[in-house]
Amino acid sequence: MFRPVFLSALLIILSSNAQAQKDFVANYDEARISEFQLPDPLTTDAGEPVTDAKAWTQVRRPEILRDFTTEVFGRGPQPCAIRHEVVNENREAIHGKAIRREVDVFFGESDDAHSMRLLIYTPKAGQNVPAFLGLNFGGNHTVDPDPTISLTTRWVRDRKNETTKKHTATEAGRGTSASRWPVEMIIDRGYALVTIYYGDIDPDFDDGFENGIHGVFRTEMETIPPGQRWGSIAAWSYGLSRALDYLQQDASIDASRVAVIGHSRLGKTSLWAGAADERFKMVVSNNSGCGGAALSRRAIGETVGRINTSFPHWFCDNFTKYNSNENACPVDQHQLLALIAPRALYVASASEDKWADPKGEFLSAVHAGPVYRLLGTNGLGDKITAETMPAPDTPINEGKIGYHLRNGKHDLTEYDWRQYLDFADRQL
Ligand code: GTR
Repeated sequence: MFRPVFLSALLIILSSNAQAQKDFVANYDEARISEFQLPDPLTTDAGEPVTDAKAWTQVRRPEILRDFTTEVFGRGPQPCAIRHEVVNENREAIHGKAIRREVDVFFGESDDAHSMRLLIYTPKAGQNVPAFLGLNFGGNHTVDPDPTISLTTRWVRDRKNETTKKHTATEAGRGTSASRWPVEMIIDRGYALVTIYYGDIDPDFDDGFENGIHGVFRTEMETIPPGQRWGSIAAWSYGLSRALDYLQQDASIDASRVAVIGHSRLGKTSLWAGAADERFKMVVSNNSGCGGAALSRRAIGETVGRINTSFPHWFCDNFTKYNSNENACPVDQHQLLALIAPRALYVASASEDKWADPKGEFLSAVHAGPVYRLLGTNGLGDKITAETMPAPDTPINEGKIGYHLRNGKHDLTEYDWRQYLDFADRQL
């Protein structure tokens, strides 16, 4: 009885979403941006100016964090106890320079607890090393061609080629995203790399918050008002925090020096993880765009309305209130960056990635600056203003916030990694 009604309602929503996506025309013309005023990170909700670190930490930061939680990403589950099991180990990985392990981390202590699989590379030379932690799109086996990495058995996006079959990963996918994960370079520079297939935490499709850790924490989720229930980005961020819980127990890695990194939707995720969990010492947003580093109020390229239509499961339902109505949102994305202050933050854009609004990503980093300065650091550095967006391939990396605009398309490349490693050398 219930099911056909539910299914036809779902079909109506899906077809109207598809129509809205077809009708959407992105604006790329600066002259056509409607007038807006950015919410001031240094004025409290009561209109009081924030003039010292104490007022930031005790009053303003909690207000901004609350607004991102209830209006944008949603409230996630409370941290759960974790347990782990080592799945495999290769002590001669990367030409004998690295130890490669896979470790299952379980959300909860019960035998049947849901798990995510960490792929961990640590340099053989060196103990207690700093690490980069980031989610991957295709499964751990796509990170490196090494045939001993396990093939994910979880749901994967259909790639429309031989690397997936009916949402299952195939052997042909091995190493297919290796260009995004220059493991040897990371190891040579003395860092560990930890990566997890994001679908282990929450499969990336809209099923009404049913699968992944939505299902695991269903009882808890039902105590949260529907509009504030966590979306997939908050779920993936939650997984990153539980991975950090595990790294705190891993003797080969210094968990107080972990940079959380992500590309695109996973860059939105690294930002929210770093904003919500202050244990992350450094945060990297690679081409994160709308709902990530880019200012929503500019509405250049992808907009809040468009993202909520194409990806209804990424943010909490309250975020849809701001579809074509960005000015009503109590926060904008420069404040997401400000939540990371005074920790190290790197924002990167790509020149051909207009959809993600490179200028909006840069301006966001500029407008997070006042909070960095209040906390005694220099943000992007003293010489950088909204008018001095750097030319392509000229990184700004002297301050506590790094930024570059890479020549080229939406991607995570070796060039990007080199900048992150240089920045990390100074910051970690
Ligand atoms: C696009 C989406 C972007 C970005 C990207 C990705 O389709 O519009 O916000 O997240 O996907 O994650 O690859």
